[in-house]
Amino acid sequence: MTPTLKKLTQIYSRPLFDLIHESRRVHLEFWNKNEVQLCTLLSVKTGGCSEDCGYCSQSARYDTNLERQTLMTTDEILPVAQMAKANGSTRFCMGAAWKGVRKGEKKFDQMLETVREVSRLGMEVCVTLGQLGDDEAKELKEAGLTAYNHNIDTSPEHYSYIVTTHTFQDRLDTIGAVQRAGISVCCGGIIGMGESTTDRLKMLEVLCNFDPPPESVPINCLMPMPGTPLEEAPPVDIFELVRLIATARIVLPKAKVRLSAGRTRLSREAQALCFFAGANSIFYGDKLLTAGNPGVDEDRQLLKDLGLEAQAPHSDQPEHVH
Ligand code: SAM
Ligand code: DTB
Ligand code: SF4
Repeated sequence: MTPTLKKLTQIYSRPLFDLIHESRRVHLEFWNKNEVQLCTLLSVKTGGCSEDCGYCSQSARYDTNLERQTLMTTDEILPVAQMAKANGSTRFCMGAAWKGVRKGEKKFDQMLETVREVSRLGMEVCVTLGQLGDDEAKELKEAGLTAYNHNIDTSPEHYSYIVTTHTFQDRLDTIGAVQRAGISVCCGGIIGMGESTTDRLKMLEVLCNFDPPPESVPINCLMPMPGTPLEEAPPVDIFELVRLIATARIVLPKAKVRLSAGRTRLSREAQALCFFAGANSIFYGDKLLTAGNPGVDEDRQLLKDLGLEAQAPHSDQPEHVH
């Protein structure tokens, strides 16, 4: 049974140590306790997006001083994926600043080719290309895609304060197409966009109602990007972040909970607390899509100091799947 908002609120509001105690118990039951998945992120098409997401440096509507880049070719992307694998990443995620993709478009065919090639490397392959329908999802599945990232970002109620060029329902429709094609869904959100605690829990409520539940749940802390409407948003309180991660771990026990954007503003201690509360995946590499991320050396040191290991490649992910 999926938890109600009331139940989520009860879980979230417990004394912090009771909450973490419970989330750790769930973590130990479902996951290898000292393992963190390393994911490499690459922006394969940067900036110039038609949408008006209030947090995003890549929207063409805001003057964010971002250098635009057209779609990278498969030949340009492959060495980056190979390097990611050599450095210990087990997932390669490619992001494109598009409203969406359509079957038959040249850019979509190019992405299919890239997915085909990257999937041969034996890593999980994830893309985030914006909206798509059943036909596009089917083609991505056939190309070897493991997961599709499409965040709901916030609660249904708060969504229209952040984005006006598409709706929360549009996001759900894309996620439905991805699920029907049998691709894993990577779906989470951003905190620190002026939403209430209830909005954050409503976001989790929506995720819990997915069928099947999301395979991974990225929790991003807003990176306030200069020029966007949210450039002045204050940082998220660390205990609110930890509480949300712990709650996500409890209600979505089988999901990888990914501590995503915003780690550059978290201390080592804060990140340790996030891992202890149930986060078991990070983006690894000194850049996210356009914003900064901790350096590789810094992350290696942090994992070492905490006695955490990078997740080994899956035994069910053979070297050559095609
Ligand atoms: N255009 C596609 C889309 O919107 O789904 C894919 C790219 S988009 C940049 C991927 C996700 O990155 C967003 O849904 C959002 O959750 C996250 N993101 C973007 N800018 C961010 C920021 N400034 N801080 C935190 N997360 C951010
Ligand atoms: C997700 O939830 N976080 C990643 C990934 N999915 C694509 C993106 C974070 C972007 C942070 C802002 C930037 O780099 O522009
Ligand atoms: Fe475009 Fe995605 Fe950024 Fe929205 S989040 S402006 S859809 S790149």
